[in-house]
Amino acid sequence: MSNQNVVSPDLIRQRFSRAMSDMYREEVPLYGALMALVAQTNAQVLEQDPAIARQLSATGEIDRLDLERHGAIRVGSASELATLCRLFAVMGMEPVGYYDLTPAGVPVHSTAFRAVHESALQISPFRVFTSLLRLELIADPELRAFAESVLARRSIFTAQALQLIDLAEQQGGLDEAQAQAFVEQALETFRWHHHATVTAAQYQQLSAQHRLVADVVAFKGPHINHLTPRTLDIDIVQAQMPAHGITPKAVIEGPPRRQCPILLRQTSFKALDEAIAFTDQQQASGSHSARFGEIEQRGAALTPQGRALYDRLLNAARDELQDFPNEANAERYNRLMHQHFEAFPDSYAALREQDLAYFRYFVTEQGRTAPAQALKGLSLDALLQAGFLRFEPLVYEDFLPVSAAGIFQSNLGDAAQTHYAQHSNQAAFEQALGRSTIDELGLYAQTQQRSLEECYAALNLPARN
Ligand code: OOG
Ligand code: NI
Repeated sequence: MSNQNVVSPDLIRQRFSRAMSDMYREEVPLYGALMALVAQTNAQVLEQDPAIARQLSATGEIDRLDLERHGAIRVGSASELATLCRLFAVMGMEPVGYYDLTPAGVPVHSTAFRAVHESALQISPFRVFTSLLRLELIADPELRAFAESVLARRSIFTAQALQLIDLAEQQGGLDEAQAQAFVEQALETFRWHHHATVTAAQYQQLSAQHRLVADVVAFKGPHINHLTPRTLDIDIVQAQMPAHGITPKAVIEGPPRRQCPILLRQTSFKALDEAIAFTDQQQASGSHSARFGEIEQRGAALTPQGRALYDRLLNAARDELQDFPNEANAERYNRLMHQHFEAFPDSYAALREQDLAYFRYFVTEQGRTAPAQALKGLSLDALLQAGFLRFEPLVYEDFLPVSAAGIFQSNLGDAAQTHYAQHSNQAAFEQALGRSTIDELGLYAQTQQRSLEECYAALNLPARN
């Protein structure tokens, strides 16, 4: 196939993300209500806070804001994960990061499929948090064997989706008609099914082991379990949710509210129980709560030092709370988080000077028109000080393991903590995936470096590190 006919993977991802959103809105009407609330809040923030509006325009993020969302799925076997990896690759999405959820009593490990280059992220930042069930953590060998046999019998991809993945790999892409068919076929994998693949008694057994085990094993495929829009002010949305008939979880995960948002703040709400039919029933007389809603606010990506500081302060606050955050201690938790995070600088200038966050650099009008003589030999700091360059934070594009655990738990309705003897096993995850995961910090460092190089080139200065 000639290159001209190939549809850019970024555009396939953009279309797929839209198709997924349309499907989910139809399946879960509350998602539509949440989208409306977020859109309204974002418009309000942009109107009331010209600084934020300016920043989002300068970085181009304003154009991707309404497109922006992440979803989450859970799969049951190595071969399902490996094929998903190939499916997402057709849309330019690669596995970024490794998340171990076992410390929080959730028997999965995960990655996030997403675009990796800033220009691709700009076209569609769609991400899918993808978890692999760790069957080896099921204690009962009989139940484990049963779960394995059920999973071995199912095929979560349509025959045509598999053909199109092969074709994309052979041809190096898909043409327009193929891309369209691919979006339709790929969507099928993530659809909700009212029919379970096990009997009511088998479902109960799986669920008694862990609700998540039932959610993965008892269904035809990895239904999308939430789609999350990005809000510019999560506290406003959290406060307004009850008035819209939505009950949020007790606390917002992630860092506390700040002047300069960092990383990721998230909150979720439980979706309703859904009627399902087990294989030994004619009608949908069983129920399962799988799908929920979530919103997120994204801030600056942190450097390894910044991340270490974040982890330290988060752990200190949680240690002092001496419990998992819940309804009863939510106020105290928020207070402790604010207290501990006073140690985290809260201006972009300080975050940059102390090398705590990643930034993108821009040449200013003044820089563009400056005589070569005025620029010569200036350090980065000097170029900034002279007003020839300016900077904006890079958006955090990933997830946070402690937050993800909180989201999982709030929606599994399972405060009981299971303690697994085994922990992180990135090597096993990557073997199942069929490739290694990408280190997210390296991606931010590269984007920052590229932006610096572009600035130096535009100013006719020699490249440097
Ligand atoms: C994934 C939960 C984690 C997030 O945004 O951190 C998550 C799941 O429930 O499958 O979605
Ligand atoms: Ni999520």
